[in-house]
Amino acid sequence: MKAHRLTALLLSICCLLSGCTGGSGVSTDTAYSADPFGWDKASAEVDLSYEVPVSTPNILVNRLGYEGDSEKTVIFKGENLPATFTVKDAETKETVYTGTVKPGGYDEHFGESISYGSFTDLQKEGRYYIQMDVIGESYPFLIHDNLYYSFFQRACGQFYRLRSENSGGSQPGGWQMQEKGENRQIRACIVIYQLLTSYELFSGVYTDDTGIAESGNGTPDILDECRYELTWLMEQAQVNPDENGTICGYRAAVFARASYLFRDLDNAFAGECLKVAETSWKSAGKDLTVPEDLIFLSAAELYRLIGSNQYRAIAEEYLEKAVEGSKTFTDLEFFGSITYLNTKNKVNVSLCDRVIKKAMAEVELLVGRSKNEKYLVYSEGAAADNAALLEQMIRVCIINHIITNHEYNTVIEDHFHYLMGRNPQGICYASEWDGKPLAETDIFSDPVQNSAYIFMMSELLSNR
Ligand SMILES: [Ca+2]
Repeated sequence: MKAHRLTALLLSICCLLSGCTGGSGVSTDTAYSADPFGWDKASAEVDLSYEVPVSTPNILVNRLGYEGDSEKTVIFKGENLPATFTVKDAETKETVYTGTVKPGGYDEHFGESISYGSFTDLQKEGRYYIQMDVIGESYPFLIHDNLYYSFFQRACGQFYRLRSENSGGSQPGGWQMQEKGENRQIRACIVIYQLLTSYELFSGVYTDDTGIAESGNGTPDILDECRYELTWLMEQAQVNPDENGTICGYRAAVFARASYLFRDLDNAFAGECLKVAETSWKSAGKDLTVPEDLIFLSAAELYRLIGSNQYRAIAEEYLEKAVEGSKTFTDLEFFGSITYLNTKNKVNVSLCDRVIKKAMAEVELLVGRSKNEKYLVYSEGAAADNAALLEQMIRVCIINHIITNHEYNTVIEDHFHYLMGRNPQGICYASEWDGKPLAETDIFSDPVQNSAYIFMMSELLSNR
């Protein structure tokens, strides 16, 4: 994609979320420089003084928008609605599409009737909003062919901003995360693990030219971001190798995975990662309070990396119990299972067969439940928990990578639309587009959620 085209898109998005509906009148010649994605400059150039129009959140859309060839569904709240809805051009206010309203029934959670409308056939790039007599207008949104990629880049760029030298934060080194103490390191490990896994499965969407300090060094920039924090975690491991066993368990798993992925890129760094993984594994083994599923995950990662029977025996013994048990896989069990399935070393074929069947059945159940929900996402509680939704989507993405099911693509994309505004409150949960401070509930303010979000986007993009 040409840089100016991406920048023009960005400006449209900033304008969109800041509520300005007229022409932005700003230059589209923003150069990529200190701010790698040009986001800051672009945000500053948008006139935020426009009055934000009062929009009734009874017409719910992805507030960022849709790609031209994607399925586009709008959700309406309310009873006795008109039979049709219209899509209008945000600049000219002219009707560009008329669609039919399909009643969707009563939503028990929120106590209201829901209907749907499809405007998939509208593919022309532009800025639009949806209008319906009686209940009003939706927030404006874009139709643009590079929308998802632009947004994916935006999410990845958050980690560059988290670097201590870029964020102006007070903590020495590493990402500036809100968590402190032990939880800080554990959360960082989860983030890196999810990013590394996304890279391994969907490497085609990651490039070496996103404009960060390490762009052009031959290593995909997402791995450079991971390495930045891995280096900090390595320092912590050297200062205190035997701290909390759970930290050591996470460290063993994430450094083993990093070593595996860096082997062909930087052998010396991969070797350092291996050392940290093995030392951490030993420390974790001394602490009987470390969760068993974490020990399993670490063993699975180390077995894939090294091929030693010691790790294989521990991983297989645990996995036999987990696969035959009646409980669903925990996140760590799920990740460890996939690693075990992905190893080139010897595996128990019967065990693999049972593991993949269980993992697929669990995802199939989740997909079925999501499709039956009025907002097309399934959550255990009444109110959807974004962090939980995103972790669920990682599982769907991984299974979809293995079996490629169009229905799963749709469910993943529906979750994206939900998080971007097609939810009961019409909130865009990844909204750092308008220069305003992030809300606490924003996906971008939580690196773990953001890494899961990037995972979801990487899968969506790899199928486009
Ligand atoms: Ca790079």
